[in-house]
Amino acid sequence: MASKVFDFIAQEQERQKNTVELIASENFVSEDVLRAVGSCLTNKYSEGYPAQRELGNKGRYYGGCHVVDQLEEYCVQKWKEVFHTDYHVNVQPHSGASANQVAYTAVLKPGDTILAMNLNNGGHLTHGSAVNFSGRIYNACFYDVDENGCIDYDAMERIAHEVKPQLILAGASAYSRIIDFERFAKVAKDVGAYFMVDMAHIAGLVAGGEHPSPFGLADLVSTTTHKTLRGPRGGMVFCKPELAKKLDSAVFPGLQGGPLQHVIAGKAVAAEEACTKEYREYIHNVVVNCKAMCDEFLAMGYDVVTGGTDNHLFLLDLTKTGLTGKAVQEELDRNGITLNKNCVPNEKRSPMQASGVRIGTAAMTTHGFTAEDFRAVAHRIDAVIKKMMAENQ
Ligand code: DSN
Repeated sequence: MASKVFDFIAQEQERQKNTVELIASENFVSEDVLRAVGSCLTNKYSEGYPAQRELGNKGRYYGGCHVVDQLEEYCVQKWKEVFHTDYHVNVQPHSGASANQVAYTAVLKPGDTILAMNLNNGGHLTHGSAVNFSGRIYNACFYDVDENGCIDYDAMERIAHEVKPQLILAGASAYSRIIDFERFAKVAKDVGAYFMVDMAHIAGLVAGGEHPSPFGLADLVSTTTHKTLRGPRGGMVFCKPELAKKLDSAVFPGLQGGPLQHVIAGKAVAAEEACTKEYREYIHNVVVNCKAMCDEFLAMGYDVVTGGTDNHLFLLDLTKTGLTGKAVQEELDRNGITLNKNCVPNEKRSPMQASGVRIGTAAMTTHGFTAEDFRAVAHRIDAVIKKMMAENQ
């Protein structure tokens, strides 16, 4: 008897085929990534690390690992190639949240102070939110954005000198501008903090040369593999070579058990793809398309947080429409367009309602959308919003 699960998969495949996907953190992987993740590698236990690693790792805790050892080494080498870096990389973290937990665990102790971007204005739950492990284990302090929605670097520097954090974190999940890693690195050096970058959203842009690289500046770089990098769902952490042992111990035995070798295989395929000329062109188009769509909204009179975008996403501030982000998200869902509600700077509503929506171009650029297509989608969204406003009157 065929499992009912395949009905769900078929339905989801249909949904993905028939919607315009604008969630900034999503993408569509290649057939090869799908094949790797759906492979027999899911059957294999491989706690530990390949024995031949430069760190003197003693190897795995199971027999039969000679193939996955080669696979994991290959994955590691390919990601170093993608980012042109000699940093150490651990490809075992199961997700972005795990990657951040691993990075903190490697260099911090409970109660240490971290300084990160405020969740309300673009940061991430794992950057010290009170409801997340990061805010419960560490003393989290936050920097914020200025009146234009851009990171307030002067305030960040001032707060860093006041709170003297053990770690300063740069990176965001809803921020549309280039992040000045050099400025962060300098402040971290001045106050004696580790400098960490969570590049989950922009990793593909870093790989493709569309955003300055954190390598050479940050002590630790965490990322997911499924957003702009267009790999399987998962995480990775890079670090300066001198932190390698601490990082690997934080992953295993510190926080995880058996690595997901089928996902590591998918990560390796994604790394191969990210090294190609086609991928660089793709990432360039993601940024070009995002600017084109954002400019179209601006031309129609919409408020865009920070007044524009430098990367793969932007935030529409819907305050003056009187509509909530939630209502717009749900109505767009009914119209075949998928995105997510998002808080805007100085948000007055709860995050479950929110006054904005976040729009990203990574997924539909994979499906071949051009700047012209994205402009047309902007007009479709505008028509939905105008209809909602008219009905509200
Ligand atoms: N959920 C991701 C995003 O949408 O940005 C971050 O974890």
